[in-house]
Amino acid sequence: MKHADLEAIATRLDGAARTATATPQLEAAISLAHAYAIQRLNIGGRLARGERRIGIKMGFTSRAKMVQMGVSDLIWGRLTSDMLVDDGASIRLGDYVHPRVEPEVAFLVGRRLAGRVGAPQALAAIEAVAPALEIIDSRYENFRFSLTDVVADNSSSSGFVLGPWRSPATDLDNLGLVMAFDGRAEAFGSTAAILGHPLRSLVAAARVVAEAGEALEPGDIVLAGGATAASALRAGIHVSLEVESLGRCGFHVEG
Ligand code: OOG
Ligand code: MG
Repeated sequence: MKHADLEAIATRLDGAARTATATPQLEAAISLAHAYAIQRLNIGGRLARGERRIGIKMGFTSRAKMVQMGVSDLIWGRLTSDMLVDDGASIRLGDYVHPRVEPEVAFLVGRRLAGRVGAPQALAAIEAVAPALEIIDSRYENFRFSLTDVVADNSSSSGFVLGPWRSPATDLDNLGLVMAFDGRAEAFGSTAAILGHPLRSLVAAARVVAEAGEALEPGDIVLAGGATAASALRAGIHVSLEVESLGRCGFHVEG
């Protein structure tokens, strides 16, 4: 594929996100390397407009997510400053194409981490952990895509909310979690759904960024991936997440 073709797809996906209008799936099958190249160009456009790269998100780290989307390989995307939604704030449904929300766990990186690392090394690099809600929004029509389509679309990254940061000593093994809409349970599960333990997602994150010639830097946020299937957002609801031992976070959805 020519650079201009990659650039054209990146611009189309960025435009779809900016105007909150769905775009058809990519016409031709592309390689995974090209999909990540498009993602990087797509993010490059956002950085050129003044956004900052603030971390990464991991995707398809739970069976529930893989089954829901029919995709079975781990993916990742880049998070920028404009994606961060304050805990308790409101988002506007009209700013998105067809947003969904999923319960996650976030890591705050304290020490540079990249390449093949073990769980103890990953744990030692964490400064804090927090409950998180990821707002995903595919720019593709009907929220349908192939693995390479979604990677090119920055792995559906769109927004995220973080709860209070907790000590990295908090044991993340098998913590119960409940995501609620207007106080009623919408999805529940366990942090163990994330690759058996969320720390494994951080280990994988260190590996995949290194493959792209990047690293997890101090101050970076890493979203470990949805622990349950994602739920569609509706106007007027309040979304909350409570993770055992970690705490809660939430946001409102306006029409
Ligand atoms: C792709 C993003 C996957 C996760 O946590 O698994 C993801 C999608 O489902 O649209 O964010
Ligand atoms: Mg996610």
